[in-house]
Amino acid sequence: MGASEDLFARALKRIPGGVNSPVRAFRSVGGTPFFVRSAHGAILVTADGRELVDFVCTWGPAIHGHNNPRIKAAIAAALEDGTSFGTPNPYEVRMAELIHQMVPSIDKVRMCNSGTEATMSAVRLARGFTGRDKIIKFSGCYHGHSDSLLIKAGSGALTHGHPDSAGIPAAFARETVVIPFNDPAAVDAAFAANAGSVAAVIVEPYPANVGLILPEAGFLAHLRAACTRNGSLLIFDEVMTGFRLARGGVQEIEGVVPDLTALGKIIGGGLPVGAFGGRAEVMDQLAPLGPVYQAGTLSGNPLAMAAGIAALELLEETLPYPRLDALGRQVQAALAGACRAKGLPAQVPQAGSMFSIFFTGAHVRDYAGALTGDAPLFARFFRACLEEGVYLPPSAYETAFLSTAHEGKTIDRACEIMESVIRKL
Ligand code: KE4
Repeated sequence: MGASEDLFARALKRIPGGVNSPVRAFRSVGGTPFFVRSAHGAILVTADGRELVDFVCTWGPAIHGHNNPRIKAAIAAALEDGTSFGTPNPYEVRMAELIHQMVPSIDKVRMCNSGTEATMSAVRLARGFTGRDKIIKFSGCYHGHSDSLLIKAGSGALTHGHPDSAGIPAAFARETVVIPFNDPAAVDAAFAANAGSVAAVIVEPYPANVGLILPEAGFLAHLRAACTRNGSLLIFDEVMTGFRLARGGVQEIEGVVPDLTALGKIIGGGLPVGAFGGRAEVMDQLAPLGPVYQAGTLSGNPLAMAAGIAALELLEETLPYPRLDALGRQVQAALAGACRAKGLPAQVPQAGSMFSIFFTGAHVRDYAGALTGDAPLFARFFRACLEEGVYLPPSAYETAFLSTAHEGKTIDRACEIMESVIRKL
């Protein structure tokens, strides 16, 4: 048995499904998940000694590539002084100032330890600030696994066919209204049907947990206007898109300003992190100032802050967004061109360093459209690419990520491999 297979057999005995996060289990794409011993740049080195070009980038954080020397040095320096103090530390202040500098709508920010905590806390804060209970979300959007948001969710929930998880009381689920993305009429109808009781609308402004879906012109502005008109808060879940698609995220690209923003991934430089922030008037409702409680033993952890500060400062210094977009366009052209040449119906949405592929002839503008994709064909595409050394997200309902480390021969080779795989599908 290979090293990964041996590790997986052992893992299955002591870890549910052998993984600490379901989407890693390869259950929707088949095969045994490989274990990674090390990673550098755009490359994962598996326990079996294989080198893979990584298009998952640990689900987003590795925008500068794995084991980036600058981030590594920042962690090492912080480590000299200890790992966790449980008190305020200087790194937290620098992180908060950097986030505000890059995302001006975030007057104040609270650090936490995951994207799930960030969105869960933002929802509680919106409920506390407005005194209302209902939340509007969009089918296929994934905001982590808190009870109020694991309703018609994307990512692993959709991948494993449980968009509505077991274990969530019906009373909780009733407070979450789910509507289709890119449907302004559905937004207006949801507000009308819940007049005066909607605390917030939470949205991935570029949904990326159902594959990648881009908002149609005016949709995000419609959300903004509807929230303002109804006295509800607009929450942008930029856990994935924050600092990845632009230094100010989607809200900078689209010019739509939310009341609260959830962040994660990149701001931890690969260490556990989450954050939520926005208007001071709202954020000051949080304990210890206000009545909305939220806390965390390791929130603002010095190592995670040092890593995240290094990642953000490197983005500020290099502003790699045009380069990352060029990489995304290169992959998009390669995949779309190969499918066209083969007469294979496919949609290849791309935004900056994010892309996905739906094997369908339909234009994918929402969850229902994403489900028209040929998931078994995606699984074959995934496995064939993996055979050839290219690791895509192990689900038809995820988005691939690129890093600055993919530039040059790596991206060229990976595109050649994916084009060749498509020709043989
Ligand atoms: P975490 O709790 O996994 O740190 O973040 C939850 C989350 C919140 N919001 C958005 C937009 C997200 O994409 C995520 C998590 N993303 C998934 C990938 N689709 C994490 C991968 C996993 O679940 O293992």
